[in-house]
Amino acid sequence: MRKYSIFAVAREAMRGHKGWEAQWTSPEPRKEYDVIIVGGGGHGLGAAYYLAKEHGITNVAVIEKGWLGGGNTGRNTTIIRSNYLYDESMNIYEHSLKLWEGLSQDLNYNVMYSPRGVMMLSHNINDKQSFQRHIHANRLHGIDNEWLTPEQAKAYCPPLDIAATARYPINGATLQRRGGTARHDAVAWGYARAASDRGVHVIQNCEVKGIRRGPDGSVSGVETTKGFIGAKKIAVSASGHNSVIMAMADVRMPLHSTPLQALVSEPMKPIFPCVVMSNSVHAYISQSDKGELVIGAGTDQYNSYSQNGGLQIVTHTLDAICELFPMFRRVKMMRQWGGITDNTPDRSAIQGVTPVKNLFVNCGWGTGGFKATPGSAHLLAHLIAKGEPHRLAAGLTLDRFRTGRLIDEAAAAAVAH
Ligand code: FAD
Ligand code: PYC
Repeated sequence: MRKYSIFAVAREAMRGHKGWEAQWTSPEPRKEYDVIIVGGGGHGLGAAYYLAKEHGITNVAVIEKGWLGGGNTGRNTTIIRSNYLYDESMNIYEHSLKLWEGLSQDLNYNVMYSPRGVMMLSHNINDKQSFQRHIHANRLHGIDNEWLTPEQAKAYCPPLDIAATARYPINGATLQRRGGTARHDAVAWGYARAASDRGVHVIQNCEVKGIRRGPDGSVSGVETTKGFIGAKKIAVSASGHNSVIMAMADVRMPLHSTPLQALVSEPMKPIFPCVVMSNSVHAYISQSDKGELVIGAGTDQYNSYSQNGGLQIVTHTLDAICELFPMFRRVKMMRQWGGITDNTPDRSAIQGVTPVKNLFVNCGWGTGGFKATPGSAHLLAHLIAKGEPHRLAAGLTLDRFRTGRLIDEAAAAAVAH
């Protein structure tokens, strides 16, 4: 079986694409850019692409301390859905889902978006009431979501054990049929290539160490491991590290960073047709096109910048998966890893202006920002270009922690924290 890696995907991206190969080796930074975006994940690269495509702003650099997509973009379990509870969240996640539907065509790069359906299992009366509330809210908002009986859930996902004697019995499930998965690193590469084609500089192996400000207090550039790079505007979009980078401009963020773990099994023939999440037992599962079962856990219960995480979380998650899908008990685990999520107190993202002039922030996507990538990137580009949030992101401002207008998405976030 062919082994894929980020480098293999990079080579694929370069094949037959004149000019990209030269830029794969990062360009020398210019003296000054109109916009610097800190963080070469899907959100940052996507914002650079939409800045160029929709706002005609191309003197842009994306600055990445490691390699493109090496952060959470390349580490997540790729679940895409928009079944959140509040208008602020539904607006942005549904905007994103609609962009996912046309993203491969838009980028001319196959991001392998696969709307195979996302099912959320209900195990008790509390789950049922909460999920049905989400279904009603979603439908009122024009978002598809439906309730399934245990038998209907089993028909949609045959490996599921719905026996009444199961350790985690099921009293129903929600199903968002338009939800699904995509290929995570392809998203980073698709956006990087498309942004680069429009003149954006994508600079890897360049860590931001400081944010410099001019005499009027507004930003003037970033100190990096490649030296000082000037910028008229800076957007920080460095998941897991946003509070550290914002502190470089003396802005204190309501964020804490925790590891989130995932793993894949040995590859198998197609056996698992959809995505299943069990929020109560902290486990979610799908099958990749390579045949691996892609399995994720809840967040580790401590703050850390570790990209591994603790052993007990994985074993707990595997126990739960084997109870829900007994046929997987003898499947071998192949690989485990972690990513660093940055989390807000209300589990909703922050995208907006900051107290520092021309410094913008996109953060707090926590355990759920992969699905948001195209939508967040699109609205971040608007924010940077216009200096104020797009109406679809208007509720996500930093200001809500001062006014108290929080957006509590603890249930829809779905991953234990
Ligand atoms: P990233 O991809 O992390 O990009 C930020 C970049 O900033 C990184 O590449 C990093 O190297 C760079 N950076 C950091 N500091 C600096 C610096 N000082 N200078 C320069 N660059 C810097 N979301 C979902 O919607 N569905 C899921 O199924 C899902 N599963 C997940 C499973 C796991 C195990 C994890 C860890 C996360 C999961 N998420 C999921 C969350 C999702 O992955 C993230 O919210 C999303 O990918 C964030 O994208 P990003 O572009 O903001 O960040
Ligand atoms: O937000 O759907 C999600 C998710 C699943 C796993 C991690 N996050």
